[in-house]
Amino acid sequence: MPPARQPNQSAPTTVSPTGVGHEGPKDGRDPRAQAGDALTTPNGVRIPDSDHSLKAGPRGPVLLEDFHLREKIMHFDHERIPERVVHARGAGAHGVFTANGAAAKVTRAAVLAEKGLETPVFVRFSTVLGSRGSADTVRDTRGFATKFYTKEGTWDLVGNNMPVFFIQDAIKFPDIIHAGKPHPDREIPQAQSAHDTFWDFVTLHTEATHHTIWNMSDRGIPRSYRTMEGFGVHTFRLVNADRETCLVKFHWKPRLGVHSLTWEEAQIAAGVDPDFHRRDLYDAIEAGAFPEWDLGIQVFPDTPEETFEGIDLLDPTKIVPEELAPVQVIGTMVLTGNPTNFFAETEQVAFHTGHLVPGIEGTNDPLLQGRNFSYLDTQLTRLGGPNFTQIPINRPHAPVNDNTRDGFHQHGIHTGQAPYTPNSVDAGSPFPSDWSEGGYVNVPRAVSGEVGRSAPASFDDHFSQPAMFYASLTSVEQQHVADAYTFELGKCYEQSIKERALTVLAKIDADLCARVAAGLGLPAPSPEPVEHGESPALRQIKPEPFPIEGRIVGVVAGPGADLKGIAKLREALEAEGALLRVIAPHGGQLVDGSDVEIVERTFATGRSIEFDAIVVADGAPKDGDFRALVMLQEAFRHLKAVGAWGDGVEVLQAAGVDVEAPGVLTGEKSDKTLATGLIAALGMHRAWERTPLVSASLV
Ligand code: HDD
Repeated sequence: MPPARQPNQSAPTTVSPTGVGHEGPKDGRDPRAQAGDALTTPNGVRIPDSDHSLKAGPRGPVLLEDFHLREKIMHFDHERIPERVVHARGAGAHGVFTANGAAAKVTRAAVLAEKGLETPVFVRFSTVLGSRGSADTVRDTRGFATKFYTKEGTWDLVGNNMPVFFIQDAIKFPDIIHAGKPHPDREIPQAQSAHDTFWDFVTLHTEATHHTIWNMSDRGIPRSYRTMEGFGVHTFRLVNADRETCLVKFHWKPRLGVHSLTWEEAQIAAGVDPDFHRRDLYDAIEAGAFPEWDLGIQVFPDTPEETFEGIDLLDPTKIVPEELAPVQVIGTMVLTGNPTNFFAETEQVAFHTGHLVPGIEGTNDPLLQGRNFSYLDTQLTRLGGPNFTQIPINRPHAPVNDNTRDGFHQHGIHTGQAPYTPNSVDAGSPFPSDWSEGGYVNVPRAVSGEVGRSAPASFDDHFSQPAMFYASLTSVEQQHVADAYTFELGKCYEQSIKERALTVLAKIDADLCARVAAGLGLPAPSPEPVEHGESPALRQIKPEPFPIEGRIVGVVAGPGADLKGIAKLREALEAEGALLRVIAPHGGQLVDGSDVEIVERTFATGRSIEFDAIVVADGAPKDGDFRALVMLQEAFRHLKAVGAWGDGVEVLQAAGVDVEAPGVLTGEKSDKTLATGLIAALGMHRAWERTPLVSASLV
């Protein structure tokens, strides 16, 4: 057993062979929490029986002296803590961030500046609106919060998968969240923005228009946490070793590319597999398909105006197009370890925008400044007191020697007499550090201005960037945006809210407005176009293929199927990091001589949404089982690669799949051509050219 840790001692900074950046083996027997094999009470008393209360005779009554019963029930009664007021539903993973050294010019923060330095991280992805038990695939913004356990203290980058926010000032946060959450009388709808109060808010507060159009785009329904970009949203100030400053925006770029679900898939998944994203992240890491992101920065000169090319860098509803300020990669993060215990880690992790390290500062963005209050404050209710940095997942990996004392759940047994600085009683310890000793010394900045509740005039431009966003998308992505507005507004009851939403769309794009108006059965208001640029970098459908690690191909098979062909296809896919799962009418095994395939999904348990492509094996059953046919129809409609070899083509045809359509791969045998075609199709995510063949409103 490792030696017991001393109070106030930092957690080890070592990363285990699995990359799990925390102490404790993964078998749930973390010595800090549990030890030995014997079942005990919380006080360590061994007990013979935890299934029967202590009774006077087998028929009772139960005796009050049963301390084990009382302890067991008391603890159970208090197992739940309040869920996060937003971002309640999430999934986390451990990993490592490695700096490439490129940021050394702009920041002294070792985590970013020191070439090759590996810093353990814990990342939590989340939805915003839903409760802890809500579905993963709802249309929503996704949280992307990263805790860097740096040797200079903990740095949290608490971002989202969208680069802008609904509001410009934190004082409006309770309002937008009240509007997005379920209606207070009925507590419905759960985890949805498709209701009156949300649309009431975002059409009355038109600063929300930019974030809203990102929500209505495919970014609102990611395929996987692994295929999301992440953004720090705000502008931050970096400080280098010479105390020179620059302004930056942080970007996470997924190595797998940015990919989304189709709306129908998202809806099916919400029922068929509400844990879709959580499962995907966990399974990918277990399978060794470690998700990876490059961290990049857009760098701007730190001028008194705090603008770049006319864009106000303090306005969190604005982006700076990558064409104007390229994203420069400064390091890479790879997620290599699943949590050992969901509650202890994913639930108890506490992020805070004010967790900064020397070399990284905030700016005067009023949204960020309000967040700096909220994240600290919320933990008092959620985690029950001010000592939440002592919870294992939140413990800094840098030495801690503070003068905070006492409070609920205090784990430190502090020594000394003088928890204040300076002191002479404890020989002056702990000592303050100045800049040269690695202290967090804020860069001097002049502050002036009249006190008042106001915002800069530049914050009034609410439409040029949403218009730019829409204009930059491919036509397929634009169609999805129009469909999403039509769906969401179609779920509203208040006519006036729908009409107001159309007046907003009239400022973004006349065609978008007309399409949505037609879908709602309302007249389109006259266009009021605003001037806007274009930023092709905003498109997520790109011409080049992406790696296919962790993608899943389902193979429809059954007794008599070509098992050798399945094995061959699996080999080719696994060489690319993708997985193959056999789907058959019943569970168990498929056996043909010495060839054996384990059935991982049956026609009853499988559904198209969990596969990125579906292929029918030669010899698969031809009995027209509707579940197999529906699976193929859905995959085809969702523009996924579908295929067959040998007489499996008959099953495709029975499902009504046009075998000549783009992204449909057929062949005599399961050979190299079929495998190569499938790998290429998976790399493109979907066969976008098939769009006209399927109903536009379903993709
Ligand atoms: Fe927030 C959680 C991201 C604005 C108040 N927020 C939270 C999480 C993420 C974000 C990813 C989940 C953290 C986790 O996994 O534990 N929030 C953002 C982004 C914002 C933003 C990118 C704008 C750019 N948030 C924002 C404002 C406020 C909050 C303006 C309040 C004034 N956010 C919170 C919170 C939460 C939170 C209430 C809930 C749980 C928690 O903090 O720890 O304090």
